[in-house]
Amino acid sequence: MSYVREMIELAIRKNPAEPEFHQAVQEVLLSIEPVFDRRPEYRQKSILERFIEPERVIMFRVPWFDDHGRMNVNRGFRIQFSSALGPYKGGLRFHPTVNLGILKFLAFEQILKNSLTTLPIGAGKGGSDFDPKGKSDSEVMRFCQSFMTELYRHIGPNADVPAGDIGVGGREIGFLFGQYKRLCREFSGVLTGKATNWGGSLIRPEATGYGSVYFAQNMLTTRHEGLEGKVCTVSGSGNVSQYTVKKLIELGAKCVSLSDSNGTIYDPSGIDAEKLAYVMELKNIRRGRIRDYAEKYPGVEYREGDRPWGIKCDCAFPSATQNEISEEDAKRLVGNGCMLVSEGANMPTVPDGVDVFLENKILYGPGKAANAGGVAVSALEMAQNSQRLSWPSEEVDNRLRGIMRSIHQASHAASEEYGDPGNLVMGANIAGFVKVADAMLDQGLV
Ligand code: NDP
Ligand code: 2IT
Repeated sequence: MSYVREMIELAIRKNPAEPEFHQAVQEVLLSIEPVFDRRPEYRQKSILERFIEPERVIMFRVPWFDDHGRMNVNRGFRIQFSSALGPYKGGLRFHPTVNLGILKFLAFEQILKNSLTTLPIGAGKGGSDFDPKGKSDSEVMRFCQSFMTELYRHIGPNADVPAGDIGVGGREIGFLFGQYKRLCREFSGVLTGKATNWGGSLIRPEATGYGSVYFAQNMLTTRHEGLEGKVCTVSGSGNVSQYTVKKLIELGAKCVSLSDSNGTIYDPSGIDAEKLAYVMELKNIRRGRIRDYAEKYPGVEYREGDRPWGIKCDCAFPSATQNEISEEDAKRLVGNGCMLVSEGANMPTVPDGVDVFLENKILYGPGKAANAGGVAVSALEMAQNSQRLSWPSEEVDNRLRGIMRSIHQASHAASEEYGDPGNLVMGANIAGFVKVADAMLDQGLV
């Protein structure tokens, strides 16, 4: 059996009941297989055995009082997967579906993503099965304070720097930071995604969505095309989706969908700046459902329980969650003429769906490349915090554009070097992996 196959079996055997982690390991390892013929020392030095094993997993109880004085208990996690390239770095997810396997898949993807950014960051992920939906601000604050009361001992500006992900935005980062500061008597860059008036970076809220659109532009350039006039579908309606739509509008594309866990809106006339402002108020302040959009604007269809992938489009931007594009969805997208998929979400396409995109040679930007703009600007926030300075938004945005361009170039170059030009799954995985593996060789058996 090949080294890679052996390691996939090992990952499955050692981590039972973690299907998302198995999926991520399998996708990455199969696509980097050609590297091991050229670099036999990776096998000799057990690089993969170490690469698939997190450096540390922390699990803890999070007790908190709700507004009725009832006691609640959730489970908190932090996966410190790899410190080969820098301090552990990655988001926190608060969602009822959160479990160990999901956070391990996310932290594992983060290793390669963070490597691709070219910035000095290792990889981690954390979160809780806490559901912020329907909770008051005070309940969210009490939960965040309790969560940080354990987490603070494991993180630090040079050790592990968490940020947001699903269910964790500016409000939660504020509460978490406040409690960290109180426990540690230290005002430092221990979290990113902070508000800009107390240490956050300009463009961080925008970065993942903008980055995913910049990545799409880079892919389109290889076919001498641009986004102007392109019909785009976007899933989700949270942070990543909102700024994806904002940038697409700015570049003259027409966005016709958004969604949430209840359903999808289809707006054939396109989401314009005014409608987007409504969505941002609906989702970020009133914390309502996307269904309301269809009630507010005429000519909009609401599809309960549906995802946007049956809608005819040129470009698709999955930006909600993992495994939201099935093989059938991928076939429908391609069948309807979709020529580009840029993944704002992490692992939104199932493996058979990825194969559909690759076989049909559409422009396909896998999440770890296309959505790396968020963590890249987080690393720029760390740099600004270390300098005790804040950079103007043009500077951050220009750096973000440059980073997305270099991720595309590195991934494309690796796909050519390894004989499958344009296969950015292979290209991104190889480009990200080689850098981490070489750092691991340099640092000895740790
Ligand atoms: P938000 O919490 O802001 O928004 C998440 C959106 O996805 C909501 O519309 C939510 O709907 C929907 N959603 C979440 N879970 C599900 C589900 N199980 N089924 C259907 N819809 C779902 O999160 P973000 O925008 O920050 O994150 C979106 C994706 O982008 C995630 O995959 C995340 O890992 C990834 N990502 C985020 C980055 C960031 O900087 N924030 C960086 C890189 C990747 P509802 O309101 O109904 O829950
Ligand atoms: O998946 C991701 O890259 C994120 N949620 C952002 C992580 C970060 O540290 O900004």
